[in-house]
Amino acid sequence: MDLKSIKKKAKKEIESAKDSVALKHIFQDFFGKKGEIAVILSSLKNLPQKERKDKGKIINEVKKEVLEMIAKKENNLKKIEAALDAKEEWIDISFPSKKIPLGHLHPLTQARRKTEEIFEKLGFSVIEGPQIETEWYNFDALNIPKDHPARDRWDTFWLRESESQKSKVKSQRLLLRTHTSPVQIRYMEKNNPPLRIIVPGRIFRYEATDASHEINFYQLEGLMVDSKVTLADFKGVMEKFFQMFFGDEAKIRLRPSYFPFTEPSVEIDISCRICKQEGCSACGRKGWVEIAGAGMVHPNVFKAANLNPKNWQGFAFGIGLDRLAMMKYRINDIRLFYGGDLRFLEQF
Ligand code: FA5
Repeated sequence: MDLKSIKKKAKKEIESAKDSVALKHIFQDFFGKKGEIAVILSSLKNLPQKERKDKGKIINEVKKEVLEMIAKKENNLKKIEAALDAKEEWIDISFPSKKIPLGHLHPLTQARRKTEEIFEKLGFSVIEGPQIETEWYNFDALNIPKDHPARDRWDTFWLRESESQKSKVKSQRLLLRTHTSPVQIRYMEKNNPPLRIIVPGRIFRYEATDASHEINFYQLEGLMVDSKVTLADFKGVMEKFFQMFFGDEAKIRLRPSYFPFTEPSVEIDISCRICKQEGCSACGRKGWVEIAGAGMVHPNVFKAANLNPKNWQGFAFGIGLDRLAMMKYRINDIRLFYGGDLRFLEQF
């Protein structure tokens, strides 16, 4: 083997030596009695003087470099071995590792996903809308003009506007949406019927909290529009949904109600699964929990979305997702969802 190859081989072996014993063997392989470098060195004596001098110089340089590599590696190995000898650096690779606790979805997210899954099976698409809304979409377009007493029903967080932002058009004032219904208009402006959508989302109301009321909660809007859709279709879809969501345990009832954007309007109550209708704080001791508002889309809503009410009929509903989750998991206080208490959250 020529000197260049010997040097290359020595470098490779020295670098991969795992401990000082292995390194000693490598030293022997090159410098021991029959070591590769030692043999070449001893063969020098048989050469003529001039050649001996030239070759000797080259071999001695290689010898020096290899010895330096060995010394350097020896130093490194000593440090590692000393650290491993010291107890705190000892790594027992067979020791079972620490388990990293896995989180899981919030019960409200679980309920929302289950709801979406069911409505998707019934042919509805899932749509989103903005949480900061204009007065037009949240109220006017939904047939609730300014000064209409129905506005009081939705206590509103208005957003403060700077002087430059103050809109000349009053209905462009900004607010935190008080329901998911504005997305009905936003969607119908851009999409022609027939349509079937649901709109899950966060909403805000400036009101006092109790076991069934929060200032920040979630709704699930639904809208179905076609040339011939009736309240009977609505009842059928609702019954199917609640049956798929709860199994057969939950009873629902429809009560006449009033919303400016539906005519006729109804409210859906669900039998309280927490107290089994005996009366508790979650149902206000009534045995029934109001879960949704609904009705047939008002002609003025179609007009606001630039659709001709003579051509289209539809139903709309707004389910309180928190209340739905409360009934599903038998939670008696809505505020638990937002407390972040792990003793509560870990139960789901
Ligand atoms: C509405 O918000 C209407 N936009 C619903 C609607 C949609 C009617 C489409 C007709 C057509 P309401 O304010 O009743 O209606 O709220 C709907 C549901 O949200 C209630 O039935 C209830 O389940 C839930 N909800 C209302 N207020 C709160 C609150 N403060 N905390 C938790 N859930 C609430």
